[in-house]
Amino acid sequence: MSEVLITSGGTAPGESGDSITLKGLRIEAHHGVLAEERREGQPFVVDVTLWMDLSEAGEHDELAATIDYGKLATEIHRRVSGERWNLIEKVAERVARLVLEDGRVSRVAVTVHKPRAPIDVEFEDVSVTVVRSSHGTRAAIALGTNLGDRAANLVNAMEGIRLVGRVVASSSVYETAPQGVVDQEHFYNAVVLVDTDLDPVELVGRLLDIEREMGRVRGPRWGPRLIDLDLILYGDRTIRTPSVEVPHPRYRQRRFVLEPLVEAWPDARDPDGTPVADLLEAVSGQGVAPVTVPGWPHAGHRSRSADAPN
Ligand code: PH2
Ligand code: MG
Ligand code: MG
Repeated sequence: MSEVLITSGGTAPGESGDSITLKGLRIEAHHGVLAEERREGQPFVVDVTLWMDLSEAGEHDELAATIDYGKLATEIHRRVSGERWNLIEKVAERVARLVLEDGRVSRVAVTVHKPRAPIDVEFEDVSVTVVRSSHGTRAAIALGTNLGDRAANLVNAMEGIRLVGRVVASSSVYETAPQGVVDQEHFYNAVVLVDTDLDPVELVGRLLDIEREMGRVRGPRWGPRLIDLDLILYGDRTIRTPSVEVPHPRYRQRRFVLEPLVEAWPDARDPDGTPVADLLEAVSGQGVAPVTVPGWPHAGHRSRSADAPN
């Protein structure tokens, strides 16, 4: 098992210390209790600070790894100018929710100023500030690939996974002997932990979308696949529906899942209380070997918040 590295700073459980601030966003709108305010409109000024892990963006210099503040500003402008609410509290709340819709954001502070509010005495500004967090549920996602460029497939899948939750840890990549149908190429397998605000059905749907967008064409069961993204654990929940089965029904027998899972999340437990480390002890005879994959976060990436209780 490779060494576990601390990579990004943290301030509180589930939250990165990194932030983006957008200040003084001016929006003409019609919020207010008075009929005249509704009719005439007036300027509102919005300040937003959002907290998210910016280390990937800092490392790779790619817009996709962060939030485009220009796009965010436009979305906030559209939302705030397109509605009529009574209170600036409501405006702030809706902006906070809009920002948290991006699963990578762990926390947001929104201030809404109303500098021309109808107040009978002289004043400079009036504003409200709301702070909202998203804690989410810790989920373990297993990645597998044995078709095409296996390394590139994992790196591409990680790009998609970053949009479904906050990545708190990832295992090394392992080359593994095929299980089930043994007459096929060796796999690359890994496990990524996310804190997600999606419910399990949405999460599985998004994982299938990523598979499809990457060009997966479904072949025979347990046969070769370009990319397979399986939800292994979702908090401590057990769910058995036609579209979602967590814990994954076969993960307890699969070293290609358990080895990276234990590396990324050493304290994980099955919902029945069994430590996954014990499950790993019980499997044997399945070849797995760590490999180096350029562009993969790096062996045993962990953000400090990875140790937050679920
Ligand atoms: N996935 C399977 C079946 N067999 N074997 C390995 N080594 N790795 C996999 O990801 C894998 C498998 C079905 O999803
Ligand atoms: Mg699978
Ligand atoms: Mg699958």
